Amino acid sequence: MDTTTGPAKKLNRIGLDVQPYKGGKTTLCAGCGHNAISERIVEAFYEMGVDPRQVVKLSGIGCSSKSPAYFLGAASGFNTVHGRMPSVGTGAMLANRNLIAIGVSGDGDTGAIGIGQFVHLMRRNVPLIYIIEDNGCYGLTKGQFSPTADIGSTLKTGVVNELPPLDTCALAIELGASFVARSFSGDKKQLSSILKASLSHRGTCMIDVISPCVTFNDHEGSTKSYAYAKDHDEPLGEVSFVPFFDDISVDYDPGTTTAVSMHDGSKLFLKKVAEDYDPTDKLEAVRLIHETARRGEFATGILYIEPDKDDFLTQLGVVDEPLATLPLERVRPGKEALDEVMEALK
Ligand SMILES: Cc1ncc(C[n+]2csc(CCOP(=O)(O)OP(=O)(O)O)c2C)c(N)n1
Ligand code: SF4
Ligand SMILES: [Mg+2]
Repeated sequence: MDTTTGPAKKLNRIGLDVQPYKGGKTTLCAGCGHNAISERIVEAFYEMGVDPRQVVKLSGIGCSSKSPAYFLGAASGFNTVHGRMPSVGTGAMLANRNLIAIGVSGDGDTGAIGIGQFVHLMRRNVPLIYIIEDNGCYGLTKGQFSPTADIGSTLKTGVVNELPPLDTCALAIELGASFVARSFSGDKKQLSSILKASLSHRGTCMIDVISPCVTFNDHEGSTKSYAYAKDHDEPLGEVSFVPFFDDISVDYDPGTTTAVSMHDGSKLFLKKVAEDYDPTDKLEAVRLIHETARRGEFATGILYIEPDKDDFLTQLGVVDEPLATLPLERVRPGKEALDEVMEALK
């Protein structure tokens, strides 16, 4: 028997095993929600057969923003300045439209210092998966309230948050993002399906994931703790995703299930449980977010989707070939073109 080879590694549809999808060993606290999200990202990209060398990982500053080091080791990465990931992501996608961009931010990185950049990324519908690992606090700087902390929630020391929260999903929908979802780091199945679906979407996918900070914000009085999230999560229904390469036909009842066709031919099935929810209706999505928040609950699942909206590159009419690969003579106007411009200005 040959003892030099171990058990055969399971290969995905592009012939890779899971290794290049993994990252370095985490340095985050044991039990931090952010670690579970990294695991789901590894799984989703591996199972969807995305080539990790085609991926660019982006982040800002925070515990959450450290997590790209813990997934997709074979991808390229850019850990930007605090709150500045959207502009670097926009530049990366403009330079090379063949990239798949995934950005990880925190509720502080996005909702506080980075809110201006967030607004314009959403407004432009830049093709990028934007994950907010939302723990309601600044974990890296020892747990101060962030802008997503609920009014009346408390710090471990008993200090009460007097300020109203901002809701990143309601904002993203209002601003123009074409795929907006909320999930919980502890809901493996739902988060996995949402991530897989986001890989088939063209445009901004804004995914807010409630991701408890076990060190600073997992106590009674917090509305971002594991216990609170488990008790107040209101899933909109089951999210099932059938990628284009799985030739499976699914029987579903159009009365209880919404089927959404993604641009690459994949199918998304949203089975409703409670109410007759239409994820393509913008006003209904915003109403649901506010209505659940008023009850102290949070709705999870795909809150809003607009599969055919033009992304930023289409809006700008960017050429099909990545700009970064074009020779200089095609990106720099020659003397004749400049003379023509000067002539027109006379
Ligand atoms: C320009 C600048 N201002 C402030 C800081 C300090 N700082 C580092 S991380 C952080 C907030 C992190 O919170 P969040 O984005 O929610 O990430 P978490 O650690 O909770 O995952 C702050 C204020 C900084 N690094 N740079
Ligand atoms: S401090 Fe909080 S957010 Fe940061 S790694 Fe630890 S548990 Fe996670
Ligand atoms: Mg945070």
